[in-house]
Amino acid sequence: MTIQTDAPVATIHEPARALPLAERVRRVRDAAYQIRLNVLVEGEAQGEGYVGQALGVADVLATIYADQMRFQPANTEWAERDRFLLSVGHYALAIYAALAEAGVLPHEELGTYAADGSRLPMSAMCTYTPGVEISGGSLGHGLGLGVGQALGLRHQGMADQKVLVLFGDGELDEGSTWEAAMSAAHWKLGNLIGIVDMNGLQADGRTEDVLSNEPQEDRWRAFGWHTQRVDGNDPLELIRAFDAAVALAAPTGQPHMIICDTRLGKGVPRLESREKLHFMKIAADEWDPCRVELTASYTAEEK
Ligand SMILES: Cc1ncc(C[n+]2csc(CCOP(=O)(O)OP(=O)(O)O)c2C)c(N)n1
Ligand SMILES: [Mg+2]
Repeated sequence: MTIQTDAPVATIHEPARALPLAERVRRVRDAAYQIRLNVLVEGEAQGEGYVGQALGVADVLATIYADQMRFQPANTEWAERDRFLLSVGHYALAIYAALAEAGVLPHEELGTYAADGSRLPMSAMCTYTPGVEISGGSLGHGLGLGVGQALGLRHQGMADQKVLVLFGDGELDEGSTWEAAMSAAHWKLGNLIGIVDMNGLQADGRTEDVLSNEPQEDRWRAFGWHTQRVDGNDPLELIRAFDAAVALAAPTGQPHMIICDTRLGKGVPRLESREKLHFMKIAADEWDPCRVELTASYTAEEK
């Protein structure tokens, strides 16, 4: 029996793979610029935060939401959606910025970031925010949760749905990530795509000084993953890498790792070169100049 409802048919955001490549790149660039503007709105509301990471990962999130994922902005529980799992919960302002750009969250809400009573807490949690799939933040859990979801979808006959998991380069210090890596290859989870944000920094300093994790490609390959490494601030490289991962999903049954080299603060030169990038304080009179610099970088790239 078909159940009739009066609910409007929710719009489905489809992957953009059928569009010409140049148009896809332009869409991702535009989305990344909007995401960065959103990040500055959130950052200004608090005067501080993980702004550098959010600006650095904006091109990755723009590629995921504007170009790659299948989802319904108005129905984040839709069973047939692709899943994006944010393991680095402290990147919250990045995912809220992307969800606003994707039409899931209203832009007006961004100014409530980290305020009491807000749906947008400082660390991203699935119990507060539509579109946030997991409560990350306690680092080292995202890939394991992704393995479980990818396996669960396959058991339900929905192996076409992708599970994407974003984690940090410092997060690779967590042994649980490597347990998850091993099990993903064992279970042949071709529907799982991992993304490492290689921004070179973690809470206690530069990743290579705290606990070096190179050579990244060799490690993931040794764990049985199809592995690519790209400039994570280059939309064209990102689109090609995700397309390749999706194209190979069924044939090989290998999980996919996309290692993304990114620049903290990307797009706002004064923040790219700032010390203490992990958790930044930005003075009240700096936010407008940040926006001016961001728009100048974006405009210069367009030429
Ligand atoms: C299990 C766990 N240990 C420690 C922390 C504290 N912590 C928050 S962010 C962070 C840095 C992690 O490095 P990375 O993944 O590279 O993130 P980035 O510094 O680039 O923001 C740490 C250690 C945490 N959130 N969870
Ligand atoms: Mg890092």
